[in-house]
Amino acid sequence: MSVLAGKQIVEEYYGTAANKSYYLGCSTARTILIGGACPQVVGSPANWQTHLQGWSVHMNLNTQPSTSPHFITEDVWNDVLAPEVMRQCDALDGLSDGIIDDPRICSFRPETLICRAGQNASTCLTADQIGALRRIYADYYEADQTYVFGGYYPGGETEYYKGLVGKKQFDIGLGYFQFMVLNDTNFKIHDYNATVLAMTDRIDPGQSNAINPNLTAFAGPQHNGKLLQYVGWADQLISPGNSIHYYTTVDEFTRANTTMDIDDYYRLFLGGFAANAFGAVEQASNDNPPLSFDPQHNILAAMVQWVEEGVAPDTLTAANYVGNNVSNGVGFTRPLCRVRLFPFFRVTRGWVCVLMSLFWGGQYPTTIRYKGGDPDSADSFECA
Ligand SMILES: [Ca+2]
Repeated sequence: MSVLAGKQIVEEYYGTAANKSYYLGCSTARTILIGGACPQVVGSPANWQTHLQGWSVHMNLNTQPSTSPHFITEDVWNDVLAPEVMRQCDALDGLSDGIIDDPRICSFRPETLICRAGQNASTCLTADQIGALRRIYADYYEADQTYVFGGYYPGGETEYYKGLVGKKQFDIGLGYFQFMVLNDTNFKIHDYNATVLAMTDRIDPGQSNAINPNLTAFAGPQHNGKLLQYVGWADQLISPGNSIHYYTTVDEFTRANTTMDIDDYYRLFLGGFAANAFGAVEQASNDNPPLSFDPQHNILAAMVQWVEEGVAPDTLTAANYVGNNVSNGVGFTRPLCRVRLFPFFRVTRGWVCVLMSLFWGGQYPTTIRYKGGDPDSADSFECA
């Protein structure tokens, strides 16, 4: 209905009908429209609802109830975990700035924080808590080895307590199973298991999953559709691993079944500092405007340029406002680098990717690196 109303307003204002339509949205408010009619810009998409909600409960269970020995307090997340993650991984991108630009190269080891004899418990972790952290930072597989969802990535520790591993249970996940799957208000998160997940996949309430890797009808020559996707590594509500997983499955399908190149119709951008649905490269979320409305700074303009001029975006420049508040001014700018899978090697996590990137001389930009200069300026970084 809003689309129809919008088109009517455009026609009345300009005196002529719109000749192009674009789709822009983020997080649970929007998802990828498989077979959608118009070019799509999606941020942190909740495109795999059944597994996203199962994962949110799984993450809750890693630390719930808050009276259990594996619960981790907000103070420990902020004052113990966050500094240790930065100590281990901040400098790997070439700059110690409190941001892990690409956590795929961070192999965080929480066991360095285990309490020694006599140590104050507020400054360290128990073995139960370390076990919880290993599950929180890992991809989630069910007992039958089914991949369910990605995990948290090191670098967003000050956000994660406010996400799925805090004191309070995550209402959306619990409500999804109570009201949309089971019609049972007595369901508790501790009732969740692989059987519930399998049933949820069979039902797919509202048929909201958008995980078909076959985008040929959308992207093929008959339709020529484009998809731009962006996600923050520090996403506290939807693992960025979900975006990488979907991109990888589309790439795999494309290679196996077509002569198309995913780069011609689907590009995925990642930012190190960003939590869920960050708004600094578009204006649909967080109410934060882009620095300007040119294609480099505004992802919708980048999409328009791709569709109407045939110029595909290679990098984007995101802005971070001080305290996430525009009135405070810009804190820093940083490039978002696009994922580019290697032609014959499909690993997207770990050092192998970096080594392959060096081998290919940067032909397939995949990670962000500090070149030198003003650390608050995007110009001081490169996608390498
Ligand atoms: Ca850094």
